[in-house]
This record gives sequence, structure tokens and C-alpha cells, in this order.
Amino acid sequence: MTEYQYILIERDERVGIVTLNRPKELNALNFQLVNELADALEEFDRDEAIRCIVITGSGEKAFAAGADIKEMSDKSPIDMMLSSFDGWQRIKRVHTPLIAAVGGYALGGGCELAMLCDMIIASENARFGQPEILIGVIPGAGGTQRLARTLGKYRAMEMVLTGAQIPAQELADLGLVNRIVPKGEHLKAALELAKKVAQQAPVAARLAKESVLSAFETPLEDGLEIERKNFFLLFATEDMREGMHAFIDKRQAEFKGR
Ligand code: CO8
Repeated sequence: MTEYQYILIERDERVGIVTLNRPKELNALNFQLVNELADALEEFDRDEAIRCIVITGSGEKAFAAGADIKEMSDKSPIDMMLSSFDGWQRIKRVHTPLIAAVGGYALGGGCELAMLCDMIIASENARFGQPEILIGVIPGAGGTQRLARTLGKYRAMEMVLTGAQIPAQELADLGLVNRIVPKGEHLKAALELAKKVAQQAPVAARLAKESVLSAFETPLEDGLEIERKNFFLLFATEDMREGMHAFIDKRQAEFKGR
């Protein structure tokens, strides 16, 4: 495994765990951290033994308090374009299901990173927000789009225009967070969920993720077509035969990712 400066990498059975590791800076996402995160996620994505990935933050206070303001404050538009967007795009292209385990602040780029994940488990002290407006910018890694698609125009507009921090419970009620767990238990709960996902047939999980995500990017008819084709494609896998025969034989399926 590659050595990283700002993230920690672990494996728990079939689950890869990436910990954002700048606790003194509340895991602020500097350019190098985002690139390391993208590298690590791609490495797990290529590893057939890893079937789900959890991203979390180190320390009790934050998942991530946003992009690193100190690093960005003197940058030009070209600097920003060249140094940061590629990492975010690479994270978006990861096929393996991603779960954000959020304790404390998930602000700005931290909130956007959580939303880039496929599921979000939050500790009861988690707070989400897009405070970029308070420092004279706007979200740049998907915040305006994913919030609007998930919460609707009016709630998204209030978050983006006021920079308010919203408690996780409120966002769970609105569908942005899968579950709230007691303070400090977000990683444990995310790992439990990840292990359930990791038990599934990996090709089916990959196409399930792709199909659900297509709902964000296509009109309904096109999304239904993507789903239908992915469904048919799975009939070419050994795991589909194994899954259905295991059901008929009343035994546990053993999936191989083929
Ligand atoms: N960047 C850099 N340093 C940070 C950041 C940050 N985002 N957040 C916190 N820190 C640092 C603080 O400067 C402080 O460092 P030091 O001890 O050296 O002064 C340390 O972390 C601890 O922070 P605080 O003392 O401020 O802790 P508090 O508990 O008092 O406050 C808050 C916690 C409320 C989270 C506060 O730190 C805060 O408001 N942070 C900034 C939040 C923010 O504005 N985030 C959005 C940043 S912009 C962004 O994310 C754009 C994303 C675009 C992505 C796409 C790029 C291409």
C-alpha cells in the first residue's frame, strides 16, 4: 500500500477504511489530501477483495471542516482549476460503494465529500453546512447541486445563502442522512452497514450504485433504460446463478465477483 501524509488506510475484512487525518485543522481538505484520498479510493477500487469503502475523519470534532482556507486564500482561478478539481472528479468515478461516517463538522468541502458518498451515517453531534458564502465564495464540489436534488430548492437555497450549520437529525428527517447514532459510534455503525454491503455480489453492487446514481443525471426514461440494461447484464454473471440457486437450495450464497 502507498504511504500517505494526510490520510490513514485500514482494511476490516472486505471493507476499506480511509481516515482523513489532520485533526488539529479539523481535517481541512488541502489539495494534497484530496489527491491522496482519490489515490487511495482508486487503489481500493482496483482491489477485488474490497467491496465497500468507509470514509471518516480523525478526532472527535470533525469529519472535515471544508477545503483548506489557508491554502486557498491567495490562489488564482487557474491555480484552483489545475490543483483541485481532478481529485474530486476521480472520487466521483469510484465504482465501489462509499459510506461517509460523520462525527462533528461536515462543512463546505466536508459536506460535499459526505454527499459524494453513497450513504451517510452520522453521529448525533454531526453538523452539516455549506458556509462558503460566509467567506465570499460558493460551494465548488457539488454542494449546490446535490443539496438541491436531495433537499429540494428551498432548503438548499437557505443552506447555501446563509451558511448555516444544520444538525444531523434535521437532515436525517429530510433524507440527507441514512441514520443518526449516539456520539462517537458513527464509524462502528458505518462499518456494520459496510459489511452488509460487502456481503453482496460485487458486480451487482457496482451496477446497483451506477443505476441509482443515474437517477441524478438522467431523465426518468433514460435512467430506467440504464437500470434495465444493468439488470439484464447481471444474468451474464456466475454470481447471479449462484445467488438464485443458493436461494432455491436454501443455503448461503458464495459470491465471487464474477
Ligand atoms: N481550513 C483551514 N483551517 C481550518 C478550517 C478550514 N476549512 N477549519 C478549521 N481550521 C483550523 C482553524 O484555523 C484552527 O487552526 P488554528 O488552531 O491554527 O487557528 C483549527 O482548525 C481549529 O479550528 P477553530 O479554532 O476555528 O475551531 P472552532 O471549534 O472554534 O470552530 C468551525 C470550528 C466552526 C468548524 C470553524 O473552524 C470554521 O468555521 N471553519 C471553517 C469552515 C468553513 O468555512 N468551511 C468551508 C471552507 S470553503 C470550502 O470548503 C469550499 C469547498 C470547495 C471544494 C472544491 C474545491 C475545488
